[in-house]
Amino acid sequence: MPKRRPPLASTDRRVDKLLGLLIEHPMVVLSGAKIARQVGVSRSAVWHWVEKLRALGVRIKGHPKTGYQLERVPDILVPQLLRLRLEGTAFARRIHHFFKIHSTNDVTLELAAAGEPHGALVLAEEQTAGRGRLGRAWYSEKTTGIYLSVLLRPQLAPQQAPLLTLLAGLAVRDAAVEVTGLAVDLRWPNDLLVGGKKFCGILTEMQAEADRIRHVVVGIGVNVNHSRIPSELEAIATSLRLAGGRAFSRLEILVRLLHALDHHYNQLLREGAAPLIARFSEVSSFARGKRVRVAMPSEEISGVTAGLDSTGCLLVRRDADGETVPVLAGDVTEA
Ligand code: BT5
Repeated sequence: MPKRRPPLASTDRRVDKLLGLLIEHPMVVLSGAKIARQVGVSRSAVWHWVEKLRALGVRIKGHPKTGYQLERVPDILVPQLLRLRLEGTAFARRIHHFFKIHSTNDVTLELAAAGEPHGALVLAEEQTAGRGRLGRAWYSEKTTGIYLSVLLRPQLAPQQAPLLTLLAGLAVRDAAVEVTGLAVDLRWPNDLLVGGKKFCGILTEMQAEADRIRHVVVGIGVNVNHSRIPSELEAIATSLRLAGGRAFSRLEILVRLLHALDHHYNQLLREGAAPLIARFSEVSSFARGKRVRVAMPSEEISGVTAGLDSTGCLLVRRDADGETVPVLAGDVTEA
């Protein structure tokens, strides 16, 4: 059976090109005809794409008769704006951007199966079927959040894959702290919190053989500029904007996040898991001495956290029998 082609809408590439043209000529009015020639579409298509960009909050002056001009560089996560700023990392070469897609993790898994190289990025302005763990939904409001998947092909054993979740969490934390100055906490294994509420979740999915990873997709969702949270999530979720009292540049957070990811990833390959685990334990209030409840697939336990072991499992001193047990995967809540 022929493999289903990843839904790489060529339209997205052309919008990227159009935006690139406008960004390269910020003070200039570009005629619709000139843009159409350079992008390789009709003038009415240019008009259509300009309207589409406007709907995403990109401020473009003008109309088909006068030509178009960018009012200011938009906070949109297109390759044109990202590529240069990612040079020197593993993530500058293959950047796929979508305006609307079901799930960046799904697209990246398909790309990975079709041979996409290490370091490829998939970004979306909006997801219609963003996923959390265990088939849960990830609320992915248009253009306010970061919806990113990173394809990695690490020389690691499959058992080490959970380390990549911790690593991604640290990278998001670095970026969020640098850009917002907020006090950001990590809740093992895959949540980031401000003021006790979740603003980022990570979903790591892998294809592996018995002794080696084929590829890992690390999906990262960050609530950046949401000005409200849907009522069903309000009690547990927030955004950086709601916590910090102002809007932040998604692009800036994304660039720093990817630089931090590159740094932590290279360190993991070079020095092993110890520095990563030490750093996670240092900055996560959940790592040690926290009274928690842990829901695992088979049981639920309560106890007090007692650090991370050398593989990244959370150690919990169980109330029931005082024994310290490693938790491989589960949902941790503060008790
Ligand atoms: C996660 O799962 O936290 C992983 C979320 C990963 C999302 C990214 S976005 C890019 C990439 N593409 C995808 O399709 N997914 C990844 P989990 O720990 O299972 O938490 C899910 C739970 O978080 C839900 O059941 C809700 O309770 C809550 N939740 C849903 N949307 C949220 C949001 N936007 N902000 C905070 N909490 C949310």
